[in-house]
Amino acid sequence: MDEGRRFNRMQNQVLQLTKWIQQNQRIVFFGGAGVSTDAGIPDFRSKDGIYTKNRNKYPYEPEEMLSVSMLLNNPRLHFQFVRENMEHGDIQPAYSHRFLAALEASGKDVAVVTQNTDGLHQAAGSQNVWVLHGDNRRYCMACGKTVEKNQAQLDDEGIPRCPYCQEGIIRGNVVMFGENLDSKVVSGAIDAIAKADLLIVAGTSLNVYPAVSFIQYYPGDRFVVINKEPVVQAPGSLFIQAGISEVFQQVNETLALPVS
Ligand code: CNA
Repeated sequence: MDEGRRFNRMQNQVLQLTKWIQQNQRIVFFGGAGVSTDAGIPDFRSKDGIYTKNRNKYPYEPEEMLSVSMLLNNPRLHFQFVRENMEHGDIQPAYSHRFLAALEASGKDVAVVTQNTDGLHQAAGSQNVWVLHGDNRRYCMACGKTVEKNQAQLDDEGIPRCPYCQEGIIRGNVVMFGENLDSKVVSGAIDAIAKADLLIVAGTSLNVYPAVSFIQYYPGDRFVVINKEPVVQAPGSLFIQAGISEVFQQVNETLALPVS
């Protein structure tokens, strides 16, 4: 398809999304790592993603490096991977996080269901956020105390240790591969999706289960997927192949919300 036709198609799709946002009250935004790439946090599976860049670079595949069994059985290697790939400086919400917060503040009943752990939706001001995979709190696996990032002490092997009990390993409050999701969060997220008038799925390759399966609870036919790369698990949706912030910026040319 040539550039002109591609542009026209996207204009029409954005127009449709804008109308649906205007016409519907209960809106669920289901997002993934692609929502935060504009904020400077790499995703996992796109070409610059953490998985893609680290294939064959460590003794184990990236998925295994981030698993709970690696944390428990080989913490040195696990934390080496985390240090080398997943520590980001000062990160601020991107336009898409701020747009969703502004949409909620405008009086729409917006629920954000996110696979992300970076806290950027809350930082942007969204009130109704279901975090499926945990958050950026860190705690001691031995004594359970919350530990700030700068308080953790690295031992000789580069493993962060608790400053309170001096012994336990500090881990993120994230759901790792091999761990279960919080059942209250799961039911809250499913309930929001089941009641939604409009479902927007964005910035996710739709690969991580059970999170992806929750989309099936959406009963309606106003289902929009925004992603830079094609995704296969979302039949029946209006698929907009583009950047999320770019799409929301275009939507907001009509809505004119005060996005701070
Ligand atoms: P993924 O599998 O890496 O997929 C991300 C998708 O987003 C890809 O298909 C990209 O094409 C697409 N994408 C990237 N940037 C944009 C953009 N600006 N606009 C539109 N689309 C874009 O990540 P998933 O979220 O599907 O996988 C779920 C994992 C990733 C969860 O367990 C998360 O915890 C985990 N994760 C979270 C973060 C974070 O908290 N920011 C970062 C990296 C990974």
